[in-house]
Amino acid sequence: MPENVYFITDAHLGSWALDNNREREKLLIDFLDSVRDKAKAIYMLGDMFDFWYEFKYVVPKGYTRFLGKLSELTDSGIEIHYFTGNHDIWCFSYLQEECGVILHKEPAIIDINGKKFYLAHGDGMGDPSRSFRILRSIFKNRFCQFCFSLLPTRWSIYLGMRWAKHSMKGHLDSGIVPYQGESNEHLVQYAKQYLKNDDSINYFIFGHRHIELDLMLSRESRVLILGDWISQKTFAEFNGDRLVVDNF
Ligand SMILES: [Mn+2]
Repeated sequence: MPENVYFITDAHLGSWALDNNREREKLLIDFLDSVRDKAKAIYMLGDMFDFWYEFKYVVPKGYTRFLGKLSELTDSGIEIHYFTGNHDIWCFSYLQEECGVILHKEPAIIDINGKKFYLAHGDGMGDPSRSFRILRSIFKNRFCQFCFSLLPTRWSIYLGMRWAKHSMKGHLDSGIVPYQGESNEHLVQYAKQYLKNDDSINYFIFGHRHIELDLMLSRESRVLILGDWISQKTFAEFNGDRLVVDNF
């Protein structure tokens, strides 16, 4: 029986700011193939697509290898958990119905082999910034989503892809913000604060920041930020006993 559990994040497939989308998609497929015989479950922690929006009868072009692989793996009995990030908030039911993934729109606490995992994309968590909250509430608003979905898809998808490109270009031009240190890194702050009320979490695992961090918060609690699948190809493997971070 395959017993391992894998964690990956932030592939930003299809980004208009990157010119190696097909290669990255293929490498991601190679990774999924390389773990398929060992994996009981795979957790994707958000922003696997640079922009995803589902309409009632239409989904964006592309990603066929990735979508096919998700379907193949779930058909073979591997659990795939898909967390929405801030670039794919608008996953509704397609990935569940068509590809068999388990969709998470909120952080989740999951027990794996007696260890407690706190899993989330991580955007906005521990971050007091108001502008971010306002933007997020607009993105999540059902009425705004309804209005957006009334646009012709050649406009709505174009606007979404342009917005995502702008955000990615910002990262590329100025470089990813480096690790801010234990007292300034929002996700570390969030985990520490969380532990004050509930110290039973063994592993916090986040994406979103595109940096790799692996930090012990106490003897029993560890926080990981999982890099990305753009340049780092980061994954974590939990074999039921130990959690190891590596690059594919
Ligand atoms: Mn993100």
